[in-house]
Amino acid sequence: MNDEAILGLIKAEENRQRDGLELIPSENYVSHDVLAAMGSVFTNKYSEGFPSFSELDADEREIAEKIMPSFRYYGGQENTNRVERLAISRACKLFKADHANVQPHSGAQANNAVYFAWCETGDTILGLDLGHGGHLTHGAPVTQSAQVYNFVRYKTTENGDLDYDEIARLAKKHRPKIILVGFSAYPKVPDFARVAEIGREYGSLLMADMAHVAGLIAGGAHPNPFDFGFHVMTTTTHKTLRGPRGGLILSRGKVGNPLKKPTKTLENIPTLIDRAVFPGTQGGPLMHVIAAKAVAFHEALQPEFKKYAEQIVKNAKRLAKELTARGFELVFSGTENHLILVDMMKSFGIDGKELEMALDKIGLNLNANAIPNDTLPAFRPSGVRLGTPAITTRGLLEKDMVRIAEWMRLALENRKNDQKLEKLRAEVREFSHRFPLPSDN
Ligand code: DSN
Repeated sequence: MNDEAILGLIKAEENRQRDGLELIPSENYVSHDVLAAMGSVFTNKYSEGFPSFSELDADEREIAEKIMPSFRYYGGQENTNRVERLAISRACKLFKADHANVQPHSGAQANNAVYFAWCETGDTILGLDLGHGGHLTHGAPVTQSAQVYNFVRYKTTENGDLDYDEIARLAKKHRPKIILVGFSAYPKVPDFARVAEIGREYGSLLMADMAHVAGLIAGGAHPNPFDFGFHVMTTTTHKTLRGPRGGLILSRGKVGNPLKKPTKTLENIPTLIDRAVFPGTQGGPLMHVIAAKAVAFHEALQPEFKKYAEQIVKNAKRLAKELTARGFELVFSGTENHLILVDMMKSFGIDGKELEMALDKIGLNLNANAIPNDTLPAFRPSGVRLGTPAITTRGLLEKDMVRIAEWMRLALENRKNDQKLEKLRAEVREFSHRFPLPSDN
């Protein structure tokens, strides 16, 4: 690369990642192959539209093929079509879906496309409150979608379950078009069966935003919402799934011709979603990212990925135990997935940002995070959120969680002692170097 300024920053970021340990539960380290696909010439290509006729009825396919060789608006698509078809079929296999739209640029784009596919302006969507572990795009008032649709938010109970009674009560009152189960700071496994039962009673579309746990689902370490009758699953591709930064929408139903507007039925949801992604909410797909998604899905289909997913959960449980033993009070008293939420205010009388900043200094990265019913502002909330997907990719096992918990305790204790933090930083660096980044191989 000739741009020395940017090259220097890429090298610096590689070193930062190599020298420390990533505990932010939504981050990961991708393989060399995923990086290579992302850095490929597919970035040069425009390919608005869709690649495939294969799922259409024979007579419909004949008509479609007469009109054009694929549902693309530009020529030169022989390779992009193959790449996108591979990404779609691998994603369907991984998640037991009938259809995959691999074009969303992000998780937010994926969620917005599903809302747009199924709802009219002003329709009601039930989603988990942001302060109780939900996500911004599940109806936080600051978002565009919250201005278009009527989001009604449910919460968690004292023991950390989603408040299923409240979901049932709100569904009865509002008859929501969508019931959305999904989270970005929630350490338990939802009761999908119970939500599905409520949704069926009121004819709601059942949508799961599994961005955080998609890799666990792919590896069999977390239940798959489709097994309980959910219609749609959205996810990002870069968290536990360990692919490039991007979004993905999976659905169950009949795949049809995206050039023809289908009636709004649950059966037609795959086609409604395709049309809502393009031209509904996006333009040209990022074909280099789709190539990298296809690579990541292939990796996730390998037997080693199952072991990886299981180890993420084992590591998280052990880390939760070691932190508890050192006085860190966990929200909902533990974890069932990859993620841990600590109430720093209750544990040590400081906010989450203070621990985040101390840990940054020693090369451990996590993020300050709100806890349920937090009384502190979003920028300096009471909690921290951490998780094990990235360190498990580096090869850390349960025994290594003891060291991480101990470094966290020491950094907390010495947060005002720069000399001591410097010493801890050297220890973390030396330890991290024993676990190369996957892209180093
Ligand atoms: N920013 C993501 C996370 O950290 O969970 C969600 O979009």
